[in-house]
Amino acid sequence: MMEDQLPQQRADEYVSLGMSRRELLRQTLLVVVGGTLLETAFSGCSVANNHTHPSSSLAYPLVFPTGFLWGASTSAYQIEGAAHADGRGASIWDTFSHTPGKTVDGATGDVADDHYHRYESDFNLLHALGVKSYRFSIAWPRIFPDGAGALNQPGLDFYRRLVESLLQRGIRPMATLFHWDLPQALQDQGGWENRDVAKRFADYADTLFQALGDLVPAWLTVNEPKTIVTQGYISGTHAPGIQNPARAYVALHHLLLGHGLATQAFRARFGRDGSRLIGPALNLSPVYPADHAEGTAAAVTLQDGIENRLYLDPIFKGSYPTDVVEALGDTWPSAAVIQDGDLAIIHTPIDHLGVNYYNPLVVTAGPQFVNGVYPTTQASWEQIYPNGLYDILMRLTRDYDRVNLYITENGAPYPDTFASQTVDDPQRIVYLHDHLVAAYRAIQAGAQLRGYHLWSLLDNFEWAEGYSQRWGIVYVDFATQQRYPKQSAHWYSEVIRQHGLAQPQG
Ligand code: GCO
Repeated sequence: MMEDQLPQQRADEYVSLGMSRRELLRQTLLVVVGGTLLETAFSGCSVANNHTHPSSSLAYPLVFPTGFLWGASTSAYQIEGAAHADGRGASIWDTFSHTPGKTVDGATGDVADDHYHRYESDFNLLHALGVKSYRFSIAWPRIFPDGAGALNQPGLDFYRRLVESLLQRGIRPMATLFHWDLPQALQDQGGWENRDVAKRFADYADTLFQALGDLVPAWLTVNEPKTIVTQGYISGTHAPGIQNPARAYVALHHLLLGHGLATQAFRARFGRDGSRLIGPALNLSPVYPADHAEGTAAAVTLQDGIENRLYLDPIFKGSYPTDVVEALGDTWPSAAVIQDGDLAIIHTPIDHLGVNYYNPLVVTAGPQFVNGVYPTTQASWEQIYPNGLYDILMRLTRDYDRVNLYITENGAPYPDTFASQTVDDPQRIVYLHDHLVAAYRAIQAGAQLRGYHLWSLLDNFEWAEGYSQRWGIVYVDFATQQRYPKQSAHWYSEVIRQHGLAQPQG
């Protein structure tokens, strides 16, 4: 269903940018016209959902392959708190969240889930649920408070204790090196717009490979570079809060360069014997046509380039997609930024790809995004279409190297209310069930999907949304820091015990 060919008719002169996620919240479409950011009205048109899948005849129980890893995902700034503990430096998210007006209710990650002090009991919970793989991120400013230079040993020691604590409970650690909390000191030097930051990232990464490589088998380099581009540098709704498309793509190139340099450092240290694995975590969205109008197919192809190929092609093929580069025109970085040899570095072979999946996109010839085709959640950029996960996994299997795939994020926020010591969250159970069915179908169809990490273990600091959206399978009372597994946690625990889905939900 995803359009892969180059468009017959180029959607020239303009290109819609990848506003796939939080931007849909604003029900507007931002279009770059000749490098100027314009805001056009949301189309609001209703379209027939004419791209449903043939209903598959699945016989329950759906038992997943031996070795399939059942996981849960978090990130440092969203849960750790302890913003000033043990020598941690400031990150761009400290700066951003402390800037008035940037987050709902002025929320910050200063305390968050206080996981920094509670990881042992959180891992007891993880263990009790039977979770086999835990994806977390390491806060760069805990390791290098100034981004580079002097190492902060207590920060490193914290992550060693954390990883040991997981291993003692039989849980496989999957460590993300960069989940958006860039040291503020590096932002002061230009952040990801500064080529040198890619090198500092590789140094930081190699410090961790050396310090934790004996314990951590699975690594992720950068998380969701697309969200950094769109939210961090175009809409400015995320740190560092910049609104400049041209600067966004410079940052993108250096993020990918940092990914490649870190992967090279990993290879230099560990080789490629399969005992330790590395790759990026990308948020990918299938793009579907809203209608059969002339020009829609071309808009779909271009938007697919902006959403997916712009991130996949340099890593898997060693090139940026020419249709996207052409469409971006002067907004695309010059040869002074994208230097000879960079793409070979970015193309360094990876071992696995982390896939974060939350939504498909539906576009018109305009191009405009059409919202409301699928049900949503409290995060109104999210569109619930589990078959989109199937489409993405099959597309990766078809068009890119047969790399091992992990779902590294998938989940939904609902207005969970605490009652009788638990939370009844039937919608989340249906959401998770339906996406696991899609994952199962993809495995049956040949996708090398090795594991599933739901987002998220705990209710947490949801970036600009602060604490207003609860994404966890475990409810957190932020006043007392008490944890209460929701019904979805009990349900997931049973899925893990059965190694699959016993029966349909919903
Ligand atoms: C992201 C991040 C997570 C979010 C989650 C829900 O994908 O934005 O990786 O940190 O919290 O996706 O929005």
